[in-house]
Amino acid sequence: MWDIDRVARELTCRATARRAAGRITTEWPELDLARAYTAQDRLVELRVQERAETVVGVKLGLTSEAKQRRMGISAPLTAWVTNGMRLAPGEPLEVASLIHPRVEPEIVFEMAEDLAGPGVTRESAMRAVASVRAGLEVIDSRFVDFSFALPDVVADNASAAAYVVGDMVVGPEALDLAAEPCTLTVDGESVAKATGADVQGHPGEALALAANALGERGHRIKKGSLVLTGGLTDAVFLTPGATVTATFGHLGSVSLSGT
Ligand code: OOG
Ligand code: MG
Repeated sequence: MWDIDRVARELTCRATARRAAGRITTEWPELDLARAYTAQDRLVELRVQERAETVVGVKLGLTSEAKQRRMGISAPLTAWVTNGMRLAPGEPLEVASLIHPRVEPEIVFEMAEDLAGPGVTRESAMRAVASVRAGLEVIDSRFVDFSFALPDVVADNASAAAYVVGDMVVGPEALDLAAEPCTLTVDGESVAKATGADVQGHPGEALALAANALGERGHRIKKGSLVLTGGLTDAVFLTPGATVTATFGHLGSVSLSGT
């Protein structure tokens, strides 16, 4: 028999064993979005208790129109990031320590103020942002071939595995985030291009959506926390020896190498 706690433990086990498996929603169709978010909170609580990690921020997933169309949804999802997921700039990632890691470029906010809905707009959200940085997120679905229904990926903490944030720190008013260009390269070869507008029209829109959705569930985005606003492009697989780099127009660049 499935229940929310078993979902959280099953996904935790898969991550620890580095083994993907099938969708939970096929075995337990009662896993709806509300239960999936409760399972996500439980999964992160287990991580905090068992690995002594702390929650340091929030991530959005499926912010691009392309990903939303593929999943048949119209709003992004939210998940949690912990200090244990953070890689230092230049720190390589051992590919075999994960299941099938993929890397995507993201615009990362650091919060100057607490933020929670209802009623958060892009403008009020951006006023709560202290600084903006380039980031790379590593996603590693605990489902075979990254094949999941929405409640599966929500329960799986939106495939969160690791992230790295660039050194350059920019004030939010210093640049036009919708127009901010980004090129993703693998070993110096361009594989995708995007702008900040590919994240929900504007990364501040993604932040507002997250604050409102989290507010509805009784959570808030805390002052000092990070917000990974969502992949600007599709994610690329990380392979041993390869270096993935995101180069932005005004936010500098950030790289991650697989070993
Ligand atoms: C879900 C995670 C998506 C993003 O930025 O869109 C995500 C997945 O694609 O596995 O982190
Ligand atoms: Mg992401």
